[in-house]
Amino acid sequence: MTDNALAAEAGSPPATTPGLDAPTWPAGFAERYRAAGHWRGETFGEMLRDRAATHPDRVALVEPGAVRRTWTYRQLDENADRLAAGFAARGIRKGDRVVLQLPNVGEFVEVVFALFRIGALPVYTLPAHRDTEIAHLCAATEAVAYVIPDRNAGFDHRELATRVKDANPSLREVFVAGDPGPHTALADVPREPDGALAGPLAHELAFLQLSGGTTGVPKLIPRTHDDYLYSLRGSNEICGVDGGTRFLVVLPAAHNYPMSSPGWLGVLYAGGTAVLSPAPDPGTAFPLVERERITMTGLVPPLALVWTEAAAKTAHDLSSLELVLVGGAKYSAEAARRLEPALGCRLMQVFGMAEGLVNYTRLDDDTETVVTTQGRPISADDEVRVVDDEDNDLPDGEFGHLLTRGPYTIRGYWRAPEHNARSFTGDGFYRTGDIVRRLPSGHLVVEGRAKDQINRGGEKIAPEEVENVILGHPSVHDVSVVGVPDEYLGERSLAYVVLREGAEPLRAVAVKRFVRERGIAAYKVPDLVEFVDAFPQTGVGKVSKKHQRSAAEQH
Ligand code: OOB
Repeated sequence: MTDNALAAEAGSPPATTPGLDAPTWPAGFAERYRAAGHWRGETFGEMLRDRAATHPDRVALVEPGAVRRTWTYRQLDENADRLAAGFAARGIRKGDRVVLQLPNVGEFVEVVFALFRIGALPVYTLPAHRDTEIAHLCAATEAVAYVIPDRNAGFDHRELATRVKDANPSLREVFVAGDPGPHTALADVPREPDGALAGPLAHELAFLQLSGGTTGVPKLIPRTHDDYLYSLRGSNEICGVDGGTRFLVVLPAAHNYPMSSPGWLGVLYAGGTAVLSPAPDPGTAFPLVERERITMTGLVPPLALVWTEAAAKTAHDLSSLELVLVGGAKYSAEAARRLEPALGCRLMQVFGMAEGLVNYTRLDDDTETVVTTQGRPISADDEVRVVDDEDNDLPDGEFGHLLTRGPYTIRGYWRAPEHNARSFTGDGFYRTGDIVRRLPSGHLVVEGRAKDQINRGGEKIAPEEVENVILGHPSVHDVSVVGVPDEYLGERSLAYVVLREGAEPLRAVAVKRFVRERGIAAYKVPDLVEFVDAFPQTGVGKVSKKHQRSAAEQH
């Protein structure tokens, strides 16, 4: 082991690469990951170029919909080049941040690869995000551009973009897929090819992903070309992704799970075909499975339940399905047992995180392991520790905090030194906030969570973010948001509210409406609101969320 690796293991501060704006792997680790062949010095731009050269006429991407659109590998590669030239002509440079908020449409993939070619960083946001999230992300990343659809799901993104642009001087351009309104149409970006782009290096950042978050504002996750491509290669091998794979992207393409586990990027890496579903419900997805001869997809547990039930009644031919992945939140063993017979395909559980570590059950695991565990890590070089509250390692079988470090797990969030000091150990292990138990086989069973986060059917909510919004209501004195068990979603959110003395009584719907009108993703609006006189306290006088959660369970 090199001096650097030893120093890191002894707990010295992690290395920081200038321009990366985040702690990175110490040199000793980087050398080890390169020597092991995990990091191969390849960028996403080069990857697509290579696939386009190898199988130019194969279909890479399908956007079904009223008018079915397809992109061959050659077309995707050429479009990425042209759009990169256009973006560069509009002043987008290597290292610039571009907030990307597109639904599952072909332009999503074109824009991502165009930015990869420049070395500009996509900042991935979900279609559900609204003013609160977008304004924060544009400001925090000093984004130079924002890419949106004209309208999606009944919402006009151009108006939101105008508001955000007016408030953010760094934001020079809004690009619109569709009718641009007062902004710039993506289709009007000049597209003369330009060979002069320097592009990024493989150890540099590829993009910023959003963390599920536990704090008032979401943290940004810096992923490099080297590390993310390794996670794709590992995922493809485990899931059996190859050139014949036809993957249906049913979850939002911007989320780490449908992007890389193995996701649409994994499929493009393997030379397969990614089909973008506009919605995840069986009514939309089953006809696509039939028509597009889909072989693989990834679902969150509530969706897997709906698919399992709908499969029994459907007239659609689902026989092309070979593998369905389920993850993002805990999948109950009872539900897991029903999936294979109902859908007539294999099940794989996946327990991952945008920060890095991804665990999969394996195709050769026995049924019991597949339905009762959340899998084991991709890589032999993923270091996994299960520890007690004092960071002492626990034996297999005992519940504890999951810590991890490895070739595709970040060493720190982007521009967040204080948060990093809490979320990472001195020697670079990420504190996942998950409570797990490890079996002798290395498989992990997720037992719960120590972090203050709500997992609403795979959608993560940081209670503090919602609390901050509710505190803005003039009648509210204090608020505490907790998760309560829900049969379908796993968890729902409940806001306990203390009103100001003398304030007019408020109804639950008024609180929900207030949150919605403040402009926040709809999934973060509390499902339940309860008014109380005071909060239970811990011994040191803090709000006892533990007490509130168990009180809520009595409902
Ligand atoms: C995925 O990524 P994130 O970043 O939205 O959320 C990560 C967190 C984990 O720390 C854990 O708390 C929870 O989501 N989680 C699960 C789970 N998969 C994720 N909890 C229980 N069982 C599971 N199977 O959610 C994500 C990223 C890549 C692949 C899959 C999921």
